[in-house]
Amino acid sequence: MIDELNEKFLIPGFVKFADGINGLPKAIIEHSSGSSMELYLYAAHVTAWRSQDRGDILFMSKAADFKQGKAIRGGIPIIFPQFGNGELPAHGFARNRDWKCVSSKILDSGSVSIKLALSDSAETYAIWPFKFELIIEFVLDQDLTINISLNNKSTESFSFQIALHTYFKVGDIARTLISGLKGVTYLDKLAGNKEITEVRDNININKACDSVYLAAPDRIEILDQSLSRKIIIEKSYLNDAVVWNPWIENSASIKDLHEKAYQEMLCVESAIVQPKADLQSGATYKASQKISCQAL
Ligand code: TA6
Repeated sequence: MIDELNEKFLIPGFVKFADGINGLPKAIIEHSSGSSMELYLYAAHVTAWRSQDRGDILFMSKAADFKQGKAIRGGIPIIFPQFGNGELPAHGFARNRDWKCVSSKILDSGSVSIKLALSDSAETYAIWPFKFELIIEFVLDQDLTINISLNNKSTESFSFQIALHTYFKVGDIARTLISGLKGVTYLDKLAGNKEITEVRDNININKACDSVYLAAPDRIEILDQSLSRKIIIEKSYLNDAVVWNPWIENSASIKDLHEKAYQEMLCVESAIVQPKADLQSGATYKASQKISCQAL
C-alpha cells in the first residue's frame, strides 16, 4: 500500500508516505520553512504539526489508540456529519473511517497541498442515508490551512454538522487564555446547554468546560504564556467555535487520555453545530480554517 501511495503521490522532499503506528499509512509532509506535519489516511487525521520556530502546535495523547473503528485522541479529528451525541454514533463517522488520497502538489505559493476524500459507502448509508463526497485539502507552509469541500450527491437535500476538533498543545492550561469571544452567546454543555453571554475579554480555563460559542468571530486566539506563543485560528463558513477541556473530573473517564493530559491540551474547534447546515442536492459547501503560531 505504501509503495502504491508513493508511486502516485510522492513529492521528494515534500510528501512521502510511510507506515505509521500499528502500520496505518501516514503522509509525512514538509515545507521549506522547516514546518512539517503527519497526516494519517485513516480518518484523514492530522496527528502532528510542528513549525520551525515554535515546535509542536498540536496535542497528541500518549495513550491514543491507532486502530480501526476508534477515533485518534489528539491532533485534528474531522467531525462529520454529526457533532456530539445524537442519532448517529458520537461525532459521526468521518473520524473512524479510511479515507483515500486524491492528490498531492506544490502550489504556486510554494505551499504543499494534499487532498483526502471520503464518500458514502454501504456502511455510512446504513446509518446516514445520503450520498456525499467530502474532500479535505491540507495546505502546509509556515501555517496549516484546511479547506473543506462537501458535495451532496443525493437526490434530496440533507442537513449536517461539521467540526475540526483541534487539540492544541499548551505549556500550562493554567497560564493559557482564549481571546476573541467576548459578547458571544454560548451553550454550556455542562449546564444543560444553558445559554450564557461571554463577558470575558480573555477566557481562562480553571475547571471542566464544554462550550459551544454560536456565530463566533472568524478570528480566535489562544495566548499561551507558558510557551510564550500565540496560536491564531482564522475560520470561514464554520460559524461556531467549541471550547473544551475535560479537566480532572472528566479526564478519568477518557481512557485514551494520558495522566494529567488536561494540563497540556485545549480544544478550540471551528464548527457548524447549531443550527445545522442544509445542503441542497448537487450543491457544494466550502469552508476553511487557517491556524498559525507566533511569538506572544
Ligand atoms: O468537542 C467537545 C466534545 O463534544 C466534548 O463533549 C467531549 O465529548 C469531546 O468532544 C470529546 O469527544 P470524544 O467522543 O472524542 O471523546
